[in-house]
Formats: sequence, structure tokens, C-alpha cells
Amino acid sequence: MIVLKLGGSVITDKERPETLDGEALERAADAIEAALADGVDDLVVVHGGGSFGHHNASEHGITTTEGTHEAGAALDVHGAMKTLNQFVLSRLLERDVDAVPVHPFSTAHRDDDGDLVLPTGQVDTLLEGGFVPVLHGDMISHAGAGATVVSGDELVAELARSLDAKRIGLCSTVPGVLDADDAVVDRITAYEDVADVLGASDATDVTGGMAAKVRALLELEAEASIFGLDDLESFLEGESPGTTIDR
Ligand code: IP8
Repeated sequence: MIVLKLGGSVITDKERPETLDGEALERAADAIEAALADGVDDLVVVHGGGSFGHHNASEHGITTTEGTHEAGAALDVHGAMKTLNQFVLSRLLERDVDAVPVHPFSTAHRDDDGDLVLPTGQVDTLLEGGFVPVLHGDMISHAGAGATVVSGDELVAELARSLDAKRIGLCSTVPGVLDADDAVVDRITAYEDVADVLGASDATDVTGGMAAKVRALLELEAEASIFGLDDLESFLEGESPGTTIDR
């Protein structure tokens, strides 16, 4: 089973609110279509927000730990993410990929410790039925805090754990984690390897950018790859492009 995250910054124009990067999304959908035609099965797709969701969350002061008790605020973020999800689904459906949505707001929550609880029976059953479940960063209920943001990266980590993923891929705007000379770091086995080169993300990102991605992936048993859109097809075909994260 492969868990693939399409970074929000890849499929949207992150500098302009609620703007798709149509060409990039088409390319990602082409790569997924090609991989499925080549016999890849059991694929779960997760996408981030990019210019959808993050701006709304930021305006309402909502993060992964600071919640809201206002339905309007929660639905503002959730609605933006559902809009982007619909774009992703439609590009996949146009290519006869049997993509269906799974909205975390309706299925997941954070417990008293703030830990993500994500039931995966639905995703598993969809996979058995030959579907490609497509999840997304979203709002989720949070014990004691109303509703907070859940990032696509958190969902990837939880799906990979629960469904025992064989491969995890994060398709990013960069060809991997870059070192101080902008060269791709081949392999990361501990956060300290890259702590001094992972700065904060430039644009509004309430869920922490590359540093959070690396930290989340380091907690997983399975090997993960961070790579650019040019390498999406090769990742889906079994190669390990970009940066490999393996603790
Ligand atoms: O772009 C968070 O997903 P991410 C999306 O994967 C929201 O961090 C709701 C801000």
C-alpha cells in the first residue's frame, strides 16, 4: 500500500488565496493515472492546503493546537479544503481514476493529549473495493479545544501506521530536503541531520512546513521519500527519488 501526499504548495499557487496550480495538478493526476495503468494498486492520496485553508485558518487564529468553537470559522476552513478536494477528485476522475473523498472532519478527532485519532476502516474498505481514497488537511474536533487544524502530513503518518503502508511519498515543490548549498539531502536518519537547514516556510503555513514533515516521517517504521513533481511517476513506479527518510 502506498500513501502519497500531494503538497498543497505543489497543486496550488500558494501566494494567491484559493488559486489552483492547474498545470501542476494535471501533471500529478497524469502520473497517478500512469502508475495505476502500470499495475500500482492500493494507493491512498492525501493533499495539503497550499493557498486553500491556510489563509482561512490564519484569519481565524486556528492552528493544530489553537482551536475554535465557532461553526462558521471551522466551516470556512473545511469548505476551502473541500473545494480543493473537489478539484483534485475531478482531475483524477477525468482520467478514470476511481478517486473518492474521505473528509477527516467527519471521521477523525484529537484526544485529551491532542493526539490524532483517525479511524481507517473506511479507507481500508475503499481500497479493497478498488477505490483511491483522497483525504486532505482539514478541521477536526479536538478534546477541550473545539476544532483545530489537522495537517495532511499528520494524516499521512497516521494512515501509514494504521494501514501498514509499504511506501510513503511526499510530493513537494522542491526535489527533496535541501542542504545549505541547495543540494538534495540523500538520506535523513535523525532530525539533527538537518535541524540547521530547515527554516520556517515563507508563505502562510499554519502546520509547520518542511521541518514538521521531516519530524513526522522520522516517527514512522516505513521508509518515506520527499521529492518534486518531476519525480512523482518514478516514485509511484517503485524508485526512491529525492530525500529518503529512514530513522
Ligand atoms: O497543507 C492543512 O494541511 P497541510 C490544511 O497539509 C489546513 O498542512 C486546513 C490549513
